[in-house]
Amino acid sequence: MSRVKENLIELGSLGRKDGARVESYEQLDTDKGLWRLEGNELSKASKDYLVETMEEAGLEIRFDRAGNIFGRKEGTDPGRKAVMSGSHLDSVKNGGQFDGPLGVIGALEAVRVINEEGFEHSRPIEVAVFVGEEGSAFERGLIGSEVLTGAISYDEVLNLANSDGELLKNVLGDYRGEFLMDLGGVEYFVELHPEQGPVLDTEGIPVGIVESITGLYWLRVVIEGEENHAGTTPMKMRKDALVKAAEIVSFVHEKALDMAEKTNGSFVATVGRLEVHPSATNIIPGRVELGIDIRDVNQGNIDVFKAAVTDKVAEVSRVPGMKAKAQVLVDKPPCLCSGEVIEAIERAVRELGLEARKMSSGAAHDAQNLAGKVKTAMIFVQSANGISHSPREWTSWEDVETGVNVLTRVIKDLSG
Ligand code: HGY
Ligand code: MN
Ligand code: MN
Repeated sequence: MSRVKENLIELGSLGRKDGARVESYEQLDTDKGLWRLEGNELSKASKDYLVETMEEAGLEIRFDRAGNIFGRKEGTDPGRKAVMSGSHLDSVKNGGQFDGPLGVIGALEAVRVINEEGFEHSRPIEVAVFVGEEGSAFERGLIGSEVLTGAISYDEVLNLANSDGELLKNVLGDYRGEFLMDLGGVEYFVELHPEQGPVLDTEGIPVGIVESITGLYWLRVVIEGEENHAGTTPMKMRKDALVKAAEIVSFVHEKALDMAEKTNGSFVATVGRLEVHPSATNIIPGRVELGIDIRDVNQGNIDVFKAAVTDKVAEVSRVPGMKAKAQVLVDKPPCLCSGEVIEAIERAVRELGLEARKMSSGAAHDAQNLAGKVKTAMIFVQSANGISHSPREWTSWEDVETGVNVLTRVIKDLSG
């Protein structure tokens, strides 16, 4: 366990601008989170450390064309389809040190334990580190696992631009190879992840068995009005892009509250990004960009909501002298997890005498891309106070150990 703790603390340190090592919840500096955005210097330093740690575990390392990292441990029957486990390394802006790395280090630890025990497994085991899961650098999200499914091409992924206009292919550095992971050679995928919500924490249950993962829909909305002088432009003559953006922000929030109340309660919508141009106190904003995140485990609710938001945006573009357009960045349906993998997780928690509960995931994950191609499920452990995508994100070392123990048993069960 101390190996896992050291790996997660070191990766946390490599993801912070000040390099701080945080070993306990009390040490968290609530505004010094992780900035490990895909392709930045923190990302490269973290991959250097992770790859070294994977090599020490005897894994055969391969980089695919999009920058995904795979570490393979052969089984006694290499011809059998593999058991894959892993997650992502990139973080959100000012994020926490468990979202992603817990699943990567958890899979790596399972391999180290299997090595030490000399456990014989017929299926090969693949440890996966997916590129660009968060969409915090390349505003699409889940791209590393999506490219494996063929839903997006490698060229399309490599030519995605970040907010500085840098293309993914030019920021991956040494972490680009020619390897092609064929999911036809993978039977199971299991991902260990912090729940990132309040359910396990409030119910005091250590393990979540994920049965379904939320649908995810991202819209980039651009509103264009007319920059003008804040002092000399009469109110009636203004084409203020921020005023219209504010109407959309309120519309999204009010309608989401209403929809969550009227449906199964898992519906959420957020305007998490708002960029005002040129953003000066004495200039009427001429251009505003919004990032809208819409989610539910029920696709019908997403469809109704996205149509209402698109209509609202169209309303703005009917205002004389103003333009508004909405671009779809992510359109991921909700997914159901594999009963076979869920049963393997249930066996593991029973053997370990742990309390567990089945649940859906409000967060999106690489697992939902894999679920379309291989038998997939997820293991959740508690997020302290239900917080994530925040410097205050924390999972106790005891829960980390619990999650890793369950994951290890599941990987042994599925690969044995
Ligand atoms: O946004 C999400 O749900 C995930 O953490 N990327
Ligand atoms: Mn994640
Ligand atoms: Mn995340």
